[in-house]
Amino acid sequence: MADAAELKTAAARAAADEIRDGMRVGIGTGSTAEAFVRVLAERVSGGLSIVGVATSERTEALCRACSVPTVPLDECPELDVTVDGADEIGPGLALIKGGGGALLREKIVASASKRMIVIADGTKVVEMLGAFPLPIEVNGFGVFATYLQIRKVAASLGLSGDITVRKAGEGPFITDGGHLILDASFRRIPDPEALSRALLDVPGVVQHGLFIGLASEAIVAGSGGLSRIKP
Ligand code: ABF
Repeated sequence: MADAAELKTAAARAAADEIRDGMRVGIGTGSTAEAFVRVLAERVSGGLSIVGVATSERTEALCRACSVPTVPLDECPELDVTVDGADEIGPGLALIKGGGGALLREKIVASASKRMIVIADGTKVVEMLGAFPLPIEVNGFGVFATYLQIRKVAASLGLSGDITVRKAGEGPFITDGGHLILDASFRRIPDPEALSRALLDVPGVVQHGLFIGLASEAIVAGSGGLSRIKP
């Protein structure tokens, strides 16, 4: 039976098959997206010509190390496709992302793309979002006030659970944009759209990890092979 790394690479290969010469490609963050970078690197060294835009400093560094060409999004603000991983894939291809801490750039890049292909192993597909704690990127100013407001809007939607500041070593995790991340363990998110709107109404919230209406397709690798899920 294939191990997790092999499944991620299988999904990454299938996504790389969609990449044609001359395409402008958003490149995600996380271990599955890293598998995609490695497959892309093989194809670039074989002559495929693309322009990549990385969704994090970490992905940018890997692309550089693998000789996958990248430019900043502002040099190439409209993309043909973005390929990225996810923490959960729910009904209608609503996603939770941000476990890797790159959700803001991931969302900006995905929304600048004509298509977003999600690549994952089968463990990421769920019937309802929320078992994975929802990452919420917040401004460092007034983080406790923001936390209290998030609790309040969540309660108004019947959601509760621990909300914790993500740590990195001794201090807080700091995103590429210089913000903090709160991880909200709501356990079940029956109405992702309503939660998305409510969170974005909190001024200290920069962005959250619910990706709704962005994914065009998910390529999911399981022990039985690849499956493609459309919204
Ligand atoms: C990124 O990487 C994130 O949005 C998501 O949090 C994570 C998935 O990581 P992995 O592919 O390592 O499971 O796409």
